Amino acid sequence: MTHIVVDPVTRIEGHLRIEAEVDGGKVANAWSSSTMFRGIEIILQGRDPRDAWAFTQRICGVCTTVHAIASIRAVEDAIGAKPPPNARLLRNLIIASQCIQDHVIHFYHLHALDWVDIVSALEADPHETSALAQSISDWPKSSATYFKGIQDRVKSLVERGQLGPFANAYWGHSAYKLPAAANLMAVAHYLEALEWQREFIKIHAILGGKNPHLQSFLVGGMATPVDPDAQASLNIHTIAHFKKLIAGAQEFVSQVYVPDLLAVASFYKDWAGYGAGVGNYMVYGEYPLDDEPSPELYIPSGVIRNRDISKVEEFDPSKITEQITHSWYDYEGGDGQALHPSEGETSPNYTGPEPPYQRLDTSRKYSWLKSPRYDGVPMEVGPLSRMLVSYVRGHEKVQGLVNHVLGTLGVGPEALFSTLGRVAARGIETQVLVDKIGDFVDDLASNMGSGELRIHDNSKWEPSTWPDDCTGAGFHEAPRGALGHWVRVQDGKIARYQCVVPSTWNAGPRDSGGMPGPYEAALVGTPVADPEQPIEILRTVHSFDPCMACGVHVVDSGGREVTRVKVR
Ligand code: NFE
Ligand code: MG
Repeated sequence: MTHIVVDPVTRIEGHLRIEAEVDGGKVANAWSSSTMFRGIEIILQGRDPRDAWAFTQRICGVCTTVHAIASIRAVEDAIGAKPPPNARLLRNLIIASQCIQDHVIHFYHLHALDWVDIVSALEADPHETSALAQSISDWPKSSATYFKGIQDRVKSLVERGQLGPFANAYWGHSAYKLPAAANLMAVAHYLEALEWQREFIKIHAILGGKNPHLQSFLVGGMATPVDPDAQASLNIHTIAHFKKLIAGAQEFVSQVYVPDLLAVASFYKDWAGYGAGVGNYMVYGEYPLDDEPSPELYIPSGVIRNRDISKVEEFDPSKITEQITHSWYDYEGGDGQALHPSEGETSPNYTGPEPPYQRLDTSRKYSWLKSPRYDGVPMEVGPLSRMLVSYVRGHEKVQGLVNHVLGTLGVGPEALFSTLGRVAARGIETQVLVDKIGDFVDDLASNMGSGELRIHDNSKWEPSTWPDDCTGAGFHEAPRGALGHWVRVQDGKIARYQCVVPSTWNAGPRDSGGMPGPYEAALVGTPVADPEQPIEILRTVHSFDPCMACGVHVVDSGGREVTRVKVR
């Protein structure tokens, strides 16, 4: 039995430590620990709820806007504010554009190097790469000269020792399976994706005044004026600019991202057999298509249990609780409780070893993440959950794309319950969203045309219009999954605030019954060829797209030693 510690896990946001026991070349047991505390929920107490979105948005620099959305929805739910249709459309545009950019960045910049060997790319024949690229896509940047140029650029970085993000990895590892030509193609697209995402996210800069951390949210609507005839507003020129950026995104996703995903996946089909995890999938739903109290959602909500895709349960927010048996917190009524987030508590109490430590005592508390549970059981959240629930609910677009991907790879739906399935679902979702986001722009343009220019419901702005004591919940599908904020407002101030975040669902520790969280469960059975270079562990963990900044929403002020991979 070899005990592996990966700390910090890199190419993620925040501080994640994985400890794993490897036996007979496979992970036998794993523990996920977040080693960072922040404290946003505590900071919010006593503040004006109309300001909460600006604080919570700072939880994360990756999912840059999602905590603002969840927060304004929670506060609007509490005080009864009803944003007008344009606010819904502007928010849908913000949410979808952030998700598209985030997924592309994850695939190329956070995850690809687990599958793509840069060193091998240096040995590729650019003519072979060109032939490969042209066989899978119409993307114009595909000549041998182009790929030779990329190869020369990367070679010169290597020769000058300026490897940057490519400096530390397990290059040459036996688990890398792509031919050299495919590795070079992926490296070229890694660089192209960097440029592309910078351009595409201008949608955010336009809608939010800046990116990241948009400044245009407002409880009751948006602070982004909409007027076809005014220069300082979102106007017909903005609509035209958005349409151009969206057309570019459709090209990039359908001609680069999705073909790359299929090409890479075809060499790693064995990863459809690893990394399944807990087998329960939960979705809150997103993209309201109307302004009813329970609007139709483009990506529907639902719960799937035990990998049974013959049915979907309705999502019931009262079934959510958080446990702290293995988390560095106290609950006033005892640590064995499972508290609904509306009654949630954030009382940090670190009882772990003094850093730097060799090993966590996982029989006790071992993470800054709580253990969220739905109806008492762990749930995976994120693109895979969303695509499964949409698939089973008969979402035509999702069904078409899922069937296309499964058919191209020659695998059945059971392949989705895996590390590879998670990666594929993210690409499928990106295609679904780039094909949908234009509708939000069209609807906005049509409102402008008909003179529907409202962006804000003023009637609930003054605290005197609020109940003395009220509670609300805000639900959102962030790129990494289901996100909820719960707020209680008393006498115009925040009395309680709780965020239960996608990476907390996925990366949380064991619960009171010893049941592992989704990362912990997914790692069991993952092969590890060389415990000193546990690239396979990274593959499965990265497939969830971890974000510990979100997961703990709380910063370690101590000067802890930052260690790399330790093997013992
Ligand atoms: Ni910081 Fe986040 C997303 C949220 S993650 S990245 O997506 O909420 O858990
Ligand atoms: Mg929380």
